[in-house]
Amino acid sequence: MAEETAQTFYLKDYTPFGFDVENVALTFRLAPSATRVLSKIHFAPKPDAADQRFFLHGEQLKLISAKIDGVEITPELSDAGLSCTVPNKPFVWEAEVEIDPAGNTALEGLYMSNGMYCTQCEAEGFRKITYYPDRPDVMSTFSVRIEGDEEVLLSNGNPKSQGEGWAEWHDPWPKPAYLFALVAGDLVNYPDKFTTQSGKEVELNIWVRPGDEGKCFFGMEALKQSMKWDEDVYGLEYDLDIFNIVAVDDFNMGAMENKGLNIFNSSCVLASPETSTDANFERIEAIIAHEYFHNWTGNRITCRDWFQLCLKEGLTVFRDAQFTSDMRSEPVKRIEDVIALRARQFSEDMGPLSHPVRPEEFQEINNFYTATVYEKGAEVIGMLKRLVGDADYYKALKLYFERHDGQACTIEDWLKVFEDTTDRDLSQFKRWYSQAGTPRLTMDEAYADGTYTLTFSQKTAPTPGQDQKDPRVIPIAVGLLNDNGDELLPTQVLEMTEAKQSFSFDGLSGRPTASVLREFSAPVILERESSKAERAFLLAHDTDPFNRWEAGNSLAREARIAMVTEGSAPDPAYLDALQKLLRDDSQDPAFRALVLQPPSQSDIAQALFEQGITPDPQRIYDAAETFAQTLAEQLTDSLPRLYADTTLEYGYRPDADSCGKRALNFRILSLLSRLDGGEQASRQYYAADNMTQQSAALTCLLSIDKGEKQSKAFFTQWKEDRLVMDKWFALQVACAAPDKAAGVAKDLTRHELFTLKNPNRFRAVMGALSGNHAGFHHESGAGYRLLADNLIALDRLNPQTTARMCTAFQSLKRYDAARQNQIRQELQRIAAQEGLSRDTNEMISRILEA
Ligand code: B3K
Ligand code: ZN
Repeated sequence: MAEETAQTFYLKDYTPFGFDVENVALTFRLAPSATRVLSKIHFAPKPDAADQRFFLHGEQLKLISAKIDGVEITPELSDAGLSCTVPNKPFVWEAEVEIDPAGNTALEGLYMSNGMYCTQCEAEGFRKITYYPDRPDVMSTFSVRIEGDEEVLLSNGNPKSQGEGWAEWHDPWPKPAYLFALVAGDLVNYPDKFTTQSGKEVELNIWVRPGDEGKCFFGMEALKQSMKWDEDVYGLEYDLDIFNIVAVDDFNMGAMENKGLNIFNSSCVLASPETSTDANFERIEAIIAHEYFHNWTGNRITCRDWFQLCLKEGLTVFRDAQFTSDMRSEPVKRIEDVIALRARQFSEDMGPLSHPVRPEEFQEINNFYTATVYEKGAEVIGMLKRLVGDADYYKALKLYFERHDGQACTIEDWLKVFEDTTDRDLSQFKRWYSQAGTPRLTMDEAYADGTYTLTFSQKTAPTPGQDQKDPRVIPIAVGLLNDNGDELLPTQVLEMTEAKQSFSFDGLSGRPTASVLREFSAPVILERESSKAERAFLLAHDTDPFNRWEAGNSLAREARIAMVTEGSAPDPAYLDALQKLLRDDSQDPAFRALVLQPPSQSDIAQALFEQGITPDPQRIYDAAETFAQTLAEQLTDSLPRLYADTTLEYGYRPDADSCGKRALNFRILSLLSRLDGGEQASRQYYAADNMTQQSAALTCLLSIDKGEKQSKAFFTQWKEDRLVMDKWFALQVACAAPDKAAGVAKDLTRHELFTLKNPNRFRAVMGALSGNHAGFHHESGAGYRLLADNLIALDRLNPQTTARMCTAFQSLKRYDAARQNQIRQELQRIAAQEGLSRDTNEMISRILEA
């Protein structure tokens, strides 16, 4: 069992560090198991400091020597760091420590991946490299010297000089330690250049393992587009002579925005048509943009403390979503984001892990890189933009960059620039940052004598530690349509501030149909009594594409729920609407594909739970199968032609249009496979010249339990490619029938290519298992057991990835008593492990205690 008394940190306890760090010089003498890190740091006591203790964070470091102003000292050491007495005037701190990158399986601090050295310091990894005030409000310039035999030696900032076996870097921009990075390895680069708007030439590189150079083109294009976009839209320019990206195979997350030296999970940067799917291409483009955008929103302006994480993450997610909308399709991006928000953030908000966008306490900050901080954090900015309007939004942002460049800021600073720009009082709006939980918005309509009135009520259920909820400011975008589908009233943003509030529209010639919460203008659950006919009307006629999709989505959910609860047949009216849409060539293929995408089984489970019905995962699965089978049968005559019509005649291109067409083609193929026993899918599998179509065909085949031969062929073809192999591992588990999923996953964990040491591989199998709703929640409990076994094993190596994966258990309260008991038992079994990490311990306790 982990220590009972894990320390909790509170937002209210913030105190600044008592010393300024004037500059930092680091020397690394690289050796796999015994790297020496020498630091020389100029500290100056702050005259007005409330806290004058000199404490430096440091974990898992072997201290070789420490000096103050050249005089050797013996500091007091603990597991968390070091303290000592220091002069009451500026002084020079020097230390030499030894660390073990090769033995670092947690992938935090300095570690090794395939023989190359790399770092991950956010949030608190720098303290595993040397003794330092490892907190984001301590900012300094860094000079770095790397000594090693590797061909490429990289750090932040600009290169200063280099020779045989060494290189020196200097970063002129003050930064917190979490943005420090070092890479050393026998890498090759894919080079390019970018000229900024003020005419400065920047050298760009993507560094990869030899052999991967051919997978850098797309990422490099995305980088240049991001640099240009940030200049055009936000007026923000890059600020160093060089921008390096490095691809690393073993990485706990997607990527990291270290100043001038972004480090990427190779899955989030390497792309080729043969090995990457359309979804991979889109994700790579977005993540490259996200990390690049952090250069201003995160690096030049950073967070005062980790409670303010959403300051940089929410804003940067918002910015990368704007970028993707501009590069691709705005409505498609919005629909995709809302699907993800509901699946990840709404479910987080409804469970034991619910927390405010700005949390007020934590034990392990790595556990708060959540959908709430990131995605809801971005939604909050979207609402702010809607409320103040585009012009004032960009004015406020300009002020933010002018006022706070070089600072470590808070949400208060952020809101203040909006208040100062617009003269608005944002104190009520701030509740979006402090109150957890998703508001439920109920809506009533009334019409009389040309006046239409909408009445909304908002309510947020209690969340852990927050029983009382106050009304929030909710921007509700509304448009009114007449019976022909013409707009009577173009989109208007209603500003709701009360618990219950009415809005009236006069002078109408008849009762309108309201299109409410257009573009999903606020992250709320809208509860609206509305007939099927009205939703079918909106699906066909709404001028807001998001709400067109939403109407279809709500019909789909309702049809599915009726099948589960009443054993009804699939709703004929809805089937009919789908068929019409499928054939309607005037509609964007990507949009049609999204409407055809069935609601996830987990979403249906959540919807049932909200109606007070205990969801049965098997029944939900059966309903999904029946629905798809019925739709396929009704379309029997047209499916082959639809398939042919949506098959592209040109070679692979990852642009939005082609992706949309392939997405629709995949939906059709999956229906067709139910009728032809996978014949067409098999043909597509062997004919495919790109991964999107090859894996789509394999998915269709595995889903009807017919893909064994192709799966073997896939393995033979791709066994040398790690990233493609991750797909092979994941697909088999994701497509397995409920009673087989855990067994398939278990067998795969015994496969020679399975390893706990690579987070991508672990996530491929365990992520696919927890994502296979009926398989994971199979009544045997085998899914729960297998995940728990693997979490226990992984926690000893990599606490961060283990803790993150514990979220698979967060929805336990939805299910019946037997399943809840099984989950609790597994959680208790994990909690009882000797030496359990602080990360995992915190997650399990929060889930169990709620
Ligand atoms: N800032 C990093 C995430 C760091 C996660 C630390 N556990 C990547 C990003 O959000 O861009
Ligand atoms: Zn980020």
